[in-house]
Amino acid sequence: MTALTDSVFLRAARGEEVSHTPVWFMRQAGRSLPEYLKVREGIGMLESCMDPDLVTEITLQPVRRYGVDAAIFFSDIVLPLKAVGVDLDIKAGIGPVVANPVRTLADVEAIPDLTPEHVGFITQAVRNLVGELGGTPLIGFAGAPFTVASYLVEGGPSKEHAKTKAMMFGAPEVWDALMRKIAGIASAYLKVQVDAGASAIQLFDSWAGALTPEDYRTAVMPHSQRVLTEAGELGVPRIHFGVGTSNLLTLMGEAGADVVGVDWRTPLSEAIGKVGDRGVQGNLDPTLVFAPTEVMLERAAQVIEAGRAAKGHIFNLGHGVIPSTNPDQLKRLTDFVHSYA
Ligand code: 1CP
Repeated sequence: MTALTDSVFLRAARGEEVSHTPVWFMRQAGRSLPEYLKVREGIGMLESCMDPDLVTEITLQPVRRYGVDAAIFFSDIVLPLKAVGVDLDIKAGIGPVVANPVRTLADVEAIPDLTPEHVGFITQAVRNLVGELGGTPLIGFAGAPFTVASYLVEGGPSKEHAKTKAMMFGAPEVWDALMRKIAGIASAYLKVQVDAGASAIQLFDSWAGALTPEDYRTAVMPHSQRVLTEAGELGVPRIHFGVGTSNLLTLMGEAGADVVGVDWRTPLSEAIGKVGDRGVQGNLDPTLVFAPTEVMLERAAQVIEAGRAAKGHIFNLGHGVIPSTNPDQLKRLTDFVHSYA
C-alpha cells in the first residue's frame, strides 16, 4: 500500500482506524491567506482557475501553511459551466453571475455537455498537483445539481432561491432537463479530476437546505444520486455536503455518500444517528476562529469527541473559512486536532 492510499484522510473516509482525526477546511484555498491575495493581484477569479500553474500554487498554499491532511482543488462550482461556454463571470465580492439566466427548455438544451477537451487545463492542474502533493490526498469537487441550478436560474447568488424553486414546482419538464444536464456535467467533470489523480471527491450541495425533505427526495436527490453513483464507480470516497441540511442528512447519505458533511447547526452526535453506517465531516462553527484560542480549542475537542461515535470522522468547519479569518488560528486548530489524543 502506498503512503497516499494509507493517508489518515482516506482511511477515515473509508471508515478505517486512524492514528489521529484528519483535518482540512472547506475553502481553505483562496480566502484569507496573504500569499493567496498576493498571487491573485490583478488576475480575475475565472482566469486564475484556468491557469494550471496558479491553480497548483493556490491549492498548495494551505497545505504548506497548515499541514492539513488533504488539499482541495482550487476552482469553483461554476467553472465547468464556463468551460462548456455558458456566459458567466465570478465577480469579486459577489460571486457567480450568469449573463442569460436559464428559463426555458431551449435554454437548457443550448448548454453543451462537458467533454474532457473542455477542461484540459483542469487535467493539467490536477496532474501537477498530484505530483507535488505526494502522500497528501487531493479532493476534487463539483457543485451538486440543485446548487448549480440556483446560480443558472437566478442569474447570481440568492437567499430564497425563489425562481429556482418556482421552476421546480411549476415547470417540472424544464426542471428535470436542467437537473439532468447539470448532473451530466458534474459527473463528467469529477471523472476528469479523478482520472488525472484526485483521490476523493466532494459534492457541494450548499443550498439544498432550502428544500423540504419531500421536494429534495423527489426533485433533486435522484440527480445527485446519479452523480455520486458514477463517482463511486471511479473507486474514490465521496463526501456529500450541504448547509442547513439537518432534516436532509439521512437522504444525503442515501444519495450515495461515503461521508456526509455536516454544518455547525446540527450537533455531530445527532448527525451520526441520521447518516447510519457512513462517515461524517465537520462541523466546528466557522466563527469560533474569532473567539479566544482556548475557547475555539475547547469546542474543537468536543467535535473530535463527538466524532468518535461515527464510522469515520474528518474534522472540518461547518462551512467555508470566513475570509477575515486569521490564518494563525487555523494553524493552531490544525495542530490541536493532530495532537489530540
Ligand atoms: O478552498 C477553496 O477555496 C477551494 C476553491 C473553491 C470552492 C471549493 C472556491 C473558490 N469556490 C468553491 C465552491 C463554491 N463556490 C461553493 C460551494 C462551497 C460553499 O458552500 O462555500 C459555492 C456555493 C460557490 C459559489 C461562489 N463562488 C460564491 C458564493 C456566492 C453566494 O451564493 O453566496 C462565491 C463568493 C464564489 C467566488 C469564489 N469561489 C472561490 C473563491 C476564492 C471565490 C472568490 C473569488 C473572488 O472574489 O475573486
